[in-house]
Amino acid sequence: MPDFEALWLHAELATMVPAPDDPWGVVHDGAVAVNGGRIAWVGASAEVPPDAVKSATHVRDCGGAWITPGLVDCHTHLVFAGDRWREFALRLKGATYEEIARAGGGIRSTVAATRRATEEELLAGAEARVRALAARGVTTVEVKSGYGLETTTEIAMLRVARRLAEALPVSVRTTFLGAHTLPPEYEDDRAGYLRLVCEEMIPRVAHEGWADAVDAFGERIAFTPDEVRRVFEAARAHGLPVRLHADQLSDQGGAALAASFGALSADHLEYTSLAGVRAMAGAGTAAVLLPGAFYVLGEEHAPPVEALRSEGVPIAVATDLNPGSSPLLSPLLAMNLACVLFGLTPDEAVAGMTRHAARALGLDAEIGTLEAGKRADLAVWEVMHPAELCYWIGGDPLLERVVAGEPAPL
Ligand code: DI6
Ligand code: FE
Repeated sequence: MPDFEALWLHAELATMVPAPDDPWGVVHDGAVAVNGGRIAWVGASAEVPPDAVKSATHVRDCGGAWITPGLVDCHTHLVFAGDRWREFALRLKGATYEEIARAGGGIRSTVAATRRATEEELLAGAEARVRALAARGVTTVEVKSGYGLETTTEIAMLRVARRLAEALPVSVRTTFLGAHTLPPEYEDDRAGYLRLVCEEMIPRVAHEGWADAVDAFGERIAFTPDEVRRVFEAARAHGLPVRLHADQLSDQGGAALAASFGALSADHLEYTSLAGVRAMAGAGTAAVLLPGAFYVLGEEHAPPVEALRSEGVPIAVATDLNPGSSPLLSPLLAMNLACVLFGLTPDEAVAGMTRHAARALGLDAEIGTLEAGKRADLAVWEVMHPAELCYWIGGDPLLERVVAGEPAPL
């Protein structure tokens, strides 16, 4: 008989395991039993195995509160130094993101500040941002490098990302984004920087275990499709899965390129064509929608949600938390924006920050739904229905967060 350690009783469960007539996978008056950090049993409170009640050392009566899987923010750039509010003010006066980037602002200004910062400074800033996400239900967060653009600072960023999981009750996945933009010292030597990324950085982050995946920014202001291909070939050669910032500001054929490498995800996708969507569907590549950047940059060309839906591409939603295009500290607001700006339904948005976000990280066997065997990462909410997680703007409905079976206050 399994030894049950904790039990959440009398909760409304949104398991996020879809049923034919119920995308939320609701269990009314449900219970979740946890053993060894994993979900041991999920079902109706009236049917909890008797030994679960007896041996549970922590029992909580939820009194009708809702439980969802812990939220998964699968795309962030939350390790950085410096600030970009001046650029925000410039954009409000009409400057575009691309103009600011070309004038040496944008990502490069964060690169300069990040290179100057100590690792402790980077950690302190990142910790505060993770706390903000966690206070709104996040239990797993992905963190990218990409503001170092030199080997030591890129690795320092990834080390800080890994340290977040020691400092706070949160799971972290790391992504190497050395191909984020061209660093100023390589302005006239694109090939040289690509060699550095492919021949020095990727082998090191792969073999020293700093990164779980490799990402690139495929865009006019960043890297061309051919350059992205080289980065992906290096990732493949060193055994790391890939993801891509694809078609955010223009159609670069990024979605199809990502799919051709069997990418875990292609992210942004504002300008992705139907052919790109079909390539993703064929390759099992998840879409990650980032409405925070769309909103902040005042974009008007929304991603092809209807095509993603009809082609059966899993649609994730993330904050893209970063100092330039998406200073968004709330997963709930990300879901609200995905509904209002992109036309997702509330159940699609919540699936986008649970089941499909897990998929975009290659963690769908581990997290993202309330199912026996998965890690017991839960969020308990004071709402009448989980659609409210997308509906309120600026609310604070989180009652409790549970990470690997343990209540995880911040
Ligand atoms: N796309 C984004 O939205 C972020 N990076 C990227 O490649 C923006 C990063 C920044 O502006 O600092
Ligand atoms: Fe991003």
